Amino acid sequence: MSTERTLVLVKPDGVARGLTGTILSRIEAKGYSIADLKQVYATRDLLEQHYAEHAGKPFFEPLVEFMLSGPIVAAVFEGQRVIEGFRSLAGATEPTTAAPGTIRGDLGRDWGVKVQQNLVHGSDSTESAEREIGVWFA
Ligand code: DAT
Ligand code: MG
Repeated sequence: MSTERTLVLVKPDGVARGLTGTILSRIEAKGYSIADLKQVYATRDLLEQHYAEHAGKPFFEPLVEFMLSGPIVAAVFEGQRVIEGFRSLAGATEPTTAAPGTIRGDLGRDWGVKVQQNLVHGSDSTESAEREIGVWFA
């Protein structure tokens, strides 16, 4: 199995709560390496590219507004099966019910908007990883 790369975002809620170090440290502790890292303020254009698959869904506009609400930490992590490994580590989309032991399950909850503030993004396939890395690290 060859080395893979994935895009990880610490979303504005994770950065605002001071969880960036904790989150990156949990990913490193599992054995994945940071290949690239930066803090960024997203733009609407960048988010429309990143979330292209969700365009037109009812949660799209609130999701974009949330992602514009503060700085984001974008990282490229690498390692064998890192895409699957990180999504497993991140946990289910909804933080209230994400399994304990996962980043979302241990560190997240509903703060008034059911799903949105779930701390992290991780690419879901090799194709989306390469596309998303191109969007955030152009
Ligand atoms: P994931 O981030 O687990 O890959 P996704 O790609 O389906 O989930 O959705 C992207 C983000 O959009 C997700 O992290 C939070 C938000 N989202 C998804 N489904 C939602 C819903 N039903 N209501 C509100 N926000 C939602
Ligand atoms: Mg997704």
